[in-house]
Amino acid sequence: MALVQKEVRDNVGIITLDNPKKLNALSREMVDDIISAFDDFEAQRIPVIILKASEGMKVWSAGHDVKELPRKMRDPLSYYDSLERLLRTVEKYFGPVIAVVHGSVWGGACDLTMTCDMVVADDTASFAMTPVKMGVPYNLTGILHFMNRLPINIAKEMFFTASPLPAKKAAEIGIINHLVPEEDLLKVAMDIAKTVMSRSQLSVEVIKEQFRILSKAFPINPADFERVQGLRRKVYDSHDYEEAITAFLEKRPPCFNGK
Ligand code: YXS
Repeated sequence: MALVQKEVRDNVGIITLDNPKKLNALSREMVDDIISAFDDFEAQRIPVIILKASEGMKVWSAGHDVKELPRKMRDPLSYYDSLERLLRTVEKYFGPVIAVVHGSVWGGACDLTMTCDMVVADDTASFAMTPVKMGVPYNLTGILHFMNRLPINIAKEMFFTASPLPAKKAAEIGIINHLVPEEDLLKVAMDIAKTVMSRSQLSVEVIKEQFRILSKAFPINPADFERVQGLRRKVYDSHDYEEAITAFLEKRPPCFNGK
């Protein structure tokens, strides 16, 4: 059974995350379903996509499926990891992708909303970036998503505390484009989509691609890249990384020892 629902309404593609029992955790299976929906819409040249969760969920998505994170000694966010494949799919889609958020957003799902082109949310939305809770050495492309979207001090507070950012604050700092009542969420996103579709699609498409290219135009020398990869390896090879995953699965707080 598909873990996402998809429909086309007034030529807008709507993808609904629909795995409530797993709190829409971004498992490989769910990510494959989302990517296949994107591929279908691309084949139909659907110019705008809305990415939402099924109605009434208090959690939009609980982030990367912790049960699928490697337990140790392997990069949890390598290039071909399911979350990374999903983020690139959103970035490379030829038209705008609008996240419609009701409920809390966690970890990799927070990166997913940051990778969408716009966010429409209601006051139940919150955004938490959780690598430091999970002992995960996040990755350069993910951190760049936040640096491109937020003042760096806000991005650092999100990463260093893993505390959920409430909707009002998220709107003030620009994570959310429009903070609206729950009953208006889809209508506001559809209105944005219709306005975009009334403009030159050739221009929209090339401008989106320029934003993508420029947002990644970030020089880093090979030695620094390799040093960062070495530092990240020390983290995912550590006791703390393994302890965080184990503690989560055992439903207890982790006991970090910095080793
Ligand atoms: O006990 P069962 O088997 O029913 O399962 C529980 C949870 O274990 C499960 N679940 C998850 N399973 C896999 N991956 C997840 N991310 C995940 N989150 C939850 O769903 C069942 C119901 O969860 P429960 O009982 O905790 O629900 P709740 O309503 O009390 O609390 C909802 C949350 C979202 C506040 C709570 O589930 C939670 O804090 N989940 C973890 C959120 C999080 O830290 N996600 C980050 C995942 S790691 C990630 O995204 C990146 C690698 S990183 O960290 O680097 O950003």
